[in-house]
Amino acid sequence: MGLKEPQLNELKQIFDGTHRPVILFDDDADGLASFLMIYKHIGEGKGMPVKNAPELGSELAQKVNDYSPDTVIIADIPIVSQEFINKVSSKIIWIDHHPIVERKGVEYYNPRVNDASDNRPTSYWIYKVLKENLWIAMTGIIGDWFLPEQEILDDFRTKYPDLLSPDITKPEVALHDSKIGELIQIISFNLKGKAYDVMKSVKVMTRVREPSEILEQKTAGGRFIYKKYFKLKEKYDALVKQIKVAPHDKLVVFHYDSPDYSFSAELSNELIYKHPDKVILVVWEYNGEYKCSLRSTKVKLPQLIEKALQNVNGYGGGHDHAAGACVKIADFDIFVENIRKQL
Ligand SMILES: [Mn+2]
Repeated sequence: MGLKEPQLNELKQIFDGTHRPVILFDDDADGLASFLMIYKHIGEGKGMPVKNAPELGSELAQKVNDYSPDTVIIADIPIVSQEFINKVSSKIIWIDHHPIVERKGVEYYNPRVNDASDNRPTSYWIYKVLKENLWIAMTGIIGDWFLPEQEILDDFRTKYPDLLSPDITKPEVALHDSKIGELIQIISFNLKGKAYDVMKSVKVMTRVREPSEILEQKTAGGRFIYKKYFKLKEKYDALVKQIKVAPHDKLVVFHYDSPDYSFSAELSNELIYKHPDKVILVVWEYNGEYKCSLRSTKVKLPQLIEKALQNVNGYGGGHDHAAGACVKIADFDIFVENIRKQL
């Protein structure tokens, strides 16, 4: 059931009555799609992608206040500190679908409040509110491994018959074997790299009206987005070629080196799609730590990670079948051993 009709109406009124928002969003396809739909509806405001941070800290509050927004909209960000909320001068709306967080001084919209098992993506709910820019909504929804209800799918296929064939019924197939999947990868790759470059891509994305502008490079903006993707795609494909999977090993560990760009989410998603019977662990070195991206289809990852971290310097968590961990380099071998013991 998720967000109820009155809540969707409330959100519509908030979006209609907002003229100068700051929109903070997670730097993935779901976060960006949420931002784009809200921004395009309001036609004004400032978007701030939140990079590599599961938690929105207080240092951002000053930056937000400097813009003097009438409303601060937080989209698809799992954790916001109470300190941040206290320091922001304007009204805060927080729309998310991660595990529920209790905070004061914020209007919180999370489908899990009404139904613990409903974690449909943020962009899905924003589409339900605004019913505009369906193609953008679909990049966010499928990017988070969901497919919406038939009515929305039918709408999408009627408008964009080339992007998603009717025989695709699973989100992971849509993500890895369709034109909409390619578009999601293009968008995700544009969210990688230096903050300045990411902001440039985000700005260009606010002016793209149709997916063909990007997929067929029909406009200057579309070409810009595609070009950045193409450059990174070469690096990504070279990494994919290095992956070795041992047939009898239940765990696939892939340790890759890419100082400027993290491809962990894409690599681990692709690996679990190709090897659904295994547990995937993709590792990237960042700031003197190993950042781990885990995927599985059966094993519940939060429990697996918690146990594996018991005598290890690190932290982690996430969804049942898509999660992450951060481990000190010196403890990494123990961490892997602890995972193996449980499989
Ligand atoms: Mn999300």
